[in-house]
Amino acid sequence: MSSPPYNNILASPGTTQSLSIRKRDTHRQIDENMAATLSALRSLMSSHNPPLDALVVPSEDYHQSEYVSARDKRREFVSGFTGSAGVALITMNKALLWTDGRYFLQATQQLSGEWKLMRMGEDPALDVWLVDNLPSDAAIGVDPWCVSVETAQRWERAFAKNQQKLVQTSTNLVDEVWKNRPSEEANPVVVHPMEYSGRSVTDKLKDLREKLTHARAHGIIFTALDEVAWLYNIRGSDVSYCPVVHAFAIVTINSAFLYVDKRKVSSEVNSVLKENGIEVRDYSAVSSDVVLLASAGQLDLSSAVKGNGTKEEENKNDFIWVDSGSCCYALYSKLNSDKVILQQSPVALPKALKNPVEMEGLKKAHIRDGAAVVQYLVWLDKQMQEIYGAAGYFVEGDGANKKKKSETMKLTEVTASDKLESFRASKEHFRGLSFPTISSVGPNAAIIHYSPEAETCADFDPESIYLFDSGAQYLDGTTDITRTVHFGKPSAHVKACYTAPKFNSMDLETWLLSSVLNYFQSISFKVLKGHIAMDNARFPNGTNGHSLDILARIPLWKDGLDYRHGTGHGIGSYLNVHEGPHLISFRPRNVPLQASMTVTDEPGYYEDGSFGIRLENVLIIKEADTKFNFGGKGYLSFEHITWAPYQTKLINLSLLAPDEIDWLNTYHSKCRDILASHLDQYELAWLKKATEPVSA
Ligand SMILES: [Mn+2]
Repeated sequence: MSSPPYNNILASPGTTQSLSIRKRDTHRQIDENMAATLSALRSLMSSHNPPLDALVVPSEDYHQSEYVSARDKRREFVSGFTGSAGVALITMNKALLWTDGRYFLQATQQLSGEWKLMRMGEDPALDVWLVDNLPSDAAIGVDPWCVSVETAQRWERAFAKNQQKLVQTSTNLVDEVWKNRPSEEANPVVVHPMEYSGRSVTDKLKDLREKLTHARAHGIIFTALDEVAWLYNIRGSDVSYCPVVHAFAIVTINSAFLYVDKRKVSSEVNSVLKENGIEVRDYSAVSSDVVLLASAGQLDLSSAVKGNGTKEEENKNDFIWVDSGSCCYALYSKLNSDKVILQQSPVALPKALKNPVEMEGLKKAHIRDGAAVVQYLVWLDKQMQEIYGAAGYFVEGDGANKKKKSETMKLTEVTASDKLESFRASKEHFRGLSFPTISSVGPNAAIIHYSPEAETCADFDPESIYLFDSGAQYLDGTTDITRTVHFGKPSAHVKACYTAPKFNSMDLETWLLSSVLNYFQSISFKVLKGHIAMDNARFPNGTNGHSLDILARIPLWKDGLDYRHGTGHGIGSYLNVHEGPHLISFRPRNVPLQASMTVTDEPGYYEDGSFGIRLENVLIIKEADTKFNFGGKGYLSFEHITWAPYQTKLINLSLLAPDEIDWLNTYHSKCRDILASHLDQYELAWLKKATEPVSA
């Protein structure tokens, strides 16, 4: 799934509740409900102490999560916009929603008349807008639990320019007006065993405490759910698509705490935690414990869980480590800011560097996942021919024995993605999807994070492109793959989707004379070319993803084309599908890529209202065996661990360079060998055909 175009949020796809709701209701109903919600909020803003001129409603929960549980979808509740990223702003007479390029189209469709879409990167940013549009002395409220230290401080600095103030609201105002807010989840905490985690909690804590001591820190607050899960080797199911538990953690030189709804912790799990020196405390106790932590030495384990650190050590070091990108402003505000180290979390990097057990697990999970994807393609190919009389996956052109579209049977974006899920669900260690499947036909493929709904989604169409971006959570690894396919020959109606302005440097007539398939081929060849260029990259240690991003864009840039998302993100080990701290993006992030990190390779190209193309593999970074070693830095390269064919019919092979053809043939031949034992005879025969060597 595509990573975001900007730095802070490793954002992601739309959520499950959505377009359908808006379309089933009348616009009037929507506008009335929306008006009532906004009016209730404005009245709370007026009666707040101090009264608020504006209220910011971020997308994030108390843990700054990218994916949040149903009861934490406050921004979605107030705005009606279901995308995963964005921030809402309500003033006394305006309602504005900022989101990024992946969601412009979706937000336009979902926002009611009360709301105005603000395009990140094009319109003024939220803080700039507030400074320019609200008077001096304006009070701008936000729930300090739902905003990171970094963001809150950035806003404070911006607001100060106009003597405006960021006000921490005493309660969450949205929660107060949200009748029928979903109730708290109570899913069990499970231990993630060594056989999959590859590293003990004791070892991870020892490492962490060395870093704390080195930084002269007495303790650290963890608020990011995947960091808590990774550090304590626990998993849960509190948030869809992410196997995490709603919890905070505090680790000091000689103690470790897990703040969680105690009902979620069985006595067996509690004993395992205790053995590791972790004391379980109530979720809400984190507030008062942070206050104790701030007065060095006062936060201590109960006698039942004593560790073996020494008081002496603790007293020398009186700083508290906080990751400003993930820690909420509420907890930070309880600390003495002179005694805080604001720095990237010390577990972000160790979590990103996969150990040998995790690496092995990821590779195995991707093989099972690849087999599921091939089974899906085989099934889809058959369905498209049987139901729609399509030419099929292999044949370029109209169906030879074209029959009428079946009156009784049809295939939709949702029924198809359900089938894909069922193939995955049949695989060993399957635990669920890693994000909502993006299953998109024709113009929907241009909505980068499109999430189809059963009632409103599109039917398949043999004349349209089909893009699917999907992944799963397996006990031994998380997957994320995108392929784009076509089962027929694009026809005149697709042609009509294109208009002259898009081809400012192309001779329109020449283009119209050529077939649309040729056009698809010429675009997807560029996407594939960029995808291969990234896969083949070799680079010295110390290189960050920003420097490599251009490799995937060069073929598109050459013709004045581009895509509005990052090229790659890290991927968790049975954790979040988007994982930092590194990123391959056109926006700078100075985190060098290192051996044993994972990263995706996913360039694309999208034409609003017409189609979208994206290809995505997961890569592992490894040491490269280069001929020379300039500067003695050591060189790195990528190893792809995703296995599923590329549809060669969609690629203009004559435009690929000989080494790119070789790459494709080598990849396909490995694909066949690796997946063979996971497929039945029919599926394997199909895969053999799909992976036959090609030439220019
Ligand atoms: Mn991805």
